Amino acid sequence: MEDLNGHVGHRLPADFMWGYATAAQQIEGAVDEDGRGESIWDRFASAQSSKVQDGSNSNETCDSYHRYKDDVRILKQYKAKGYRFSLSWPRIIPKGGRDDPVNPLGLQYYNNLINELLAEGITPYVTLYHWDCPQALEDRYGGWRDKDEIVQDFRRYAQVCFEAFGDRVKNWITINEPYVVTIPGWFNGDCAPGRSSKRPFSADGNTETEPWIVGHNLMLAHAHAYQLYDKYYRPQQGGKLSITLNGDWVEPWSDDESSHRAAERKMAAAIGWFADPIFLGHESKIMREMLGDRLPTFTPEEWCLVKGSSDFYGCNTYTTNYIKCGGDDVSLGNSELFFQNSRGESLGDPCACPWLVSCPWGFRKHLGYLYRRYKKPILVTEAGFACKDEHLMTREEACNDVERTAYHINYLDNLLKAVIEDGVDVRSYFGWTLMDNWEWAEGYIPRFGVTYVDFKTKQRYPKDSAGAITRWFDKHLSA
Ligand code: GBH
Repeated sequence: MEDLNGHVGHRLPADFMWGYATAAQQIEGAVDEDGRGESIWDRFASAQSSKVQDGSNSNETCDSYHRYKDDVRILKQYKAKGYRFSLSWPRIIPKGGRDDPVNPLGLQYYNNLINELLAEGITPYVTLYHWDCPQALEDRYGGWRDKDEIVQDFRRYAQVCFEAFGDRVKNWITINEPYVVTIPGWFNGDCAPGRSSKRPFSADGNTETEPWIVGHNLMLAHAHAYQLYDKYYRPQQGGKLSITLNGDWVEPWSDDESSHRAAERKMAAAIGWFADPIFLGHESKIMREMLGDRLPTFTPEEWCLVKGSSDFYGCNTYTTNYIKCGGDDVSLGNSELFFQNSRGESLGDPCACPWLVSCPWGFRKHLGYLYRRYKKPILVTEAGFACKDEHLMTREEACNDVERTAYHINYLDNLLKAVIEDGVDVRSYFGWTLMDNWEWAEGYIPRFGVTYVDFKTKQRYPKDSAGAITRWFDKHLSA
């Protein structure tokens, strides 16, 4: 029998993983408790020159440090099979460095969370680094821009985590979105540590060189963690490990050659920069063409580490753009993005975030592109939507989240088509996000949660989208 979407009773395999994702800095709060060190985002949000839109910080946010049991209960209520969360490096090693002490209370917190999840039958997917570098490392040697220091410090941090949690955690993501660490952090200066020589608010930094060095170091840090896991932990622990890259589908603005080339350049800048070395074992030709000598090179020994340092492709994807040639922004591949094409066809109206529209067919095309090019099983580690003006709504209005529901259901229908009709090997869908939280430089303005959070009481309330997603999986997972 055909359902409304025209599928003929197709389902995802029984072992398809689904659930929700979060990040430590966005939900935990308790930034000064139990020995946690300062992170670059604590510092960024407290600075006079902070770029956080509503002037907020994440000192309390959802208070998941104290309320992790509420989080697990709600995941259970949604029948989620997995939970992707990140570990806070400065909670585990407050000063961050390889000779600095480990904080037992930090380990205890994550042990409690992991044990609570497992007791409820929910599989943990753990990200080591979702942007919260210890401020001490930024102060000591400039954080991600010092290759020898940061790579060794990250390796030791990864080791501490594999030792402490690897008996129970079998799914690891080293770094969330290296592109966002580098470009907003070190090119535009919109995110911590906010370095950029392009704009008056932050005259430090060298936009010509630093972003490409930072990107290079992130790849090396990832590769060292992979090798460490592969050699010393996988034999006993038997898990999987990779990196998560963000990337959105781009559709040529018009059918001329130059729009097609712009699309290729954007994919190279946003994805190929990292994915070509890690998954294909060579640098992105287009990045080299655009950057010349400013793009660092790997030594032969480093290539051995970087090449093939992944067990799956971790994919965060949210939206789609039309694209054409123009502008001099290397981070966009010298192209410009639009929500309308040359024929005036529109992808939709932006929601709470100017960069985001719902485009389910673009999601499907994106999955196909990644699979054909990188040939790895894909874990969708994030996709999500923030309704327009949701932060101004009452709780009742916000929980009636029609647009978010449509977004996730349409994306899931297209994921199913990618799997069944296009033969793409997609193994998971983690919705961004479990609950409303602190949206980095956008503060508390966009709300991406399938759970409403009252930031005064910290109470959590399911939105309609959560129920709709649960019902979708009830119907589309094989028994
Ligand atoms: C995700 O990144 C993050 O992993 C997650 O922590 C975050 O909460 C979520 O996005 C929602 O924001 O403002 O025009 O410069 C998604 C990839 C890349 C999307 C940077 C927004 C900024 C575009 N993000 N991009 S712009």
